[in-house]
Amino acid sequence: MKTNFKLLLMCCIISFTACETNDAPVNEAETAIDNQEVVPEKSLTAKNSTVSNENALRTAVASAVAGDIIKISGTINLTKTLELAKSGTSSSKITLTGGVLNCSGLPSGSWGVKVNGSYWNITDMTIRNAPDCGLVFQIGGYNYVYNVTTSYNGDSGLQIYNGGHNNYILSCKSNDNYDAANAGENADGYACKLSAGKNNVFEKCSANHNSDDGWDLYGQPYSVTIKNCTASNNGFGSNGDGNGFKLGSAGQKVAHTVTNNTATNNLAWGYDGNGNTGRITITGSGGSGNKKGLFTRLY
Ligand SMILES: [Ca+2]
Ligand SMILES: [Ca+2]
Ligand SMILES: [Ca+2]
Repeated sequence: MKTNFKLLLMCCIISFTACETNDAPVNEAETAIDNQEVVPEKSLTAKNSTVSNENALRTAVASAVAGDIIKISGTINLTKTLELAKSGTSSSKITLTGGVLNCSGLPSGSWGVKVNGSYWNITDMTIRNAPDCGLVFQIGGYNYVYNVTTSYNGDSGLQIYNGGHNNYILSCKSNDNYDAANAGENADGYACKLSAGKNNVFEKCSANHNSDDGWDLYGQPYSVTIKNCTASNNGFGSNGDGNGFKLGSAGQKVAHTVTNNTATNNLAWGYDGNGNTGRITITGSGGSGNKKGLFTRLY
């Protein structure tokens, strides 16, 4: 409660002092009671399974142990948030791979997939049409995300916050995310903001045509690494900020590492420090066609 109050206070201060954005704190599904079904663990031996419907997927995920490989076949229509609450180990991860998760049937305000566990590999899949964010990491860490597309979600495509740490996001795509309820004010391609933990890395990812920003590190208290990534055509929402890479916010002094990226045809800036006075290291990064210009407020 005390922490919540402090966080709220911090957010209020940030939103009063921010120069440009008023991204709201995230406040939806994370407060929901965990109502994930409990499936008894019959064995601790790793297993491979292929699932093609929601029940089978939920059973496999709820009973997952280190080393499990859960393969999604085809498109699964989810009816509530899929929670990855179990954890693998550093030497034996849990893999969730393949297929499409269509989240259009979820209740209003729901995330598509919520990862509170650690040591997951999430690979080669599409997560789309969630009412809120598509794929959210919090609390846990050491998750690896490869070749995942998050698109047409009602808030950011992929979000890391609330302590999520040491996540490595590689060769992913995030596009056409749009929060219609706020006329596009919040839906970024990748949001690593407000309260994410340490050592989150994005590499070879693209964010195209999201309603707000390509990347958003608003309020993020620890350094984030973004390398060999591309942000293009972001800011289509009428309230969207439209920065390719938003690298913090006012009142912050956080040195992010931004290397070899490209920002193209975004509505506002290619790279915006947004009031973050940390020494942001930008090397080998450029772009063109950003309406306001390439770099601003980088200190
Ligand atoms: Ca949201
Ligand atoms: Ca915004
Ligand atoms: Ca944003």
